[in-house]
Amino acid sequence: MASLSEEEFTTLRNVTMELQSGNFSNCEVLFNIFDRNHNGTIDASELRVVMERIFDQEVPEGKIKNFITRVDVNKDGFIDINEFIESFK
Ligand SMILES: [Ca+2]
Ligand SMILES: [Ca+2]
Repeated sequence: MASLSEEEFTTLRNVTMELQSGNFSNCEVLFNIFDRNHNGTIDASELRVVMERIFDQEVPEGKIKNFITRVDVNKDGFIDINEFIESFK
């Protein structure tokens, strides 16, 4: 799985800051960075790639599973755009 480009990482940081200040207009842009293979959902391996880029270290499997479990409202094991947006609210 390809890691994030510098450009994607910059976008990710900027949009995350926007979300934290309550501006959700670029949520879809952020989702598309997480969704590495652009199939409309974020799976555990995609989440791992992005989280390891953010934290600049290996992220334990349990932490990734916990995050998905918390956000995955319909319990299909993947995070879709609606679940993703809700996770920031
Ligand atoms: Ca995907
Ligand atoms: Ca789901």
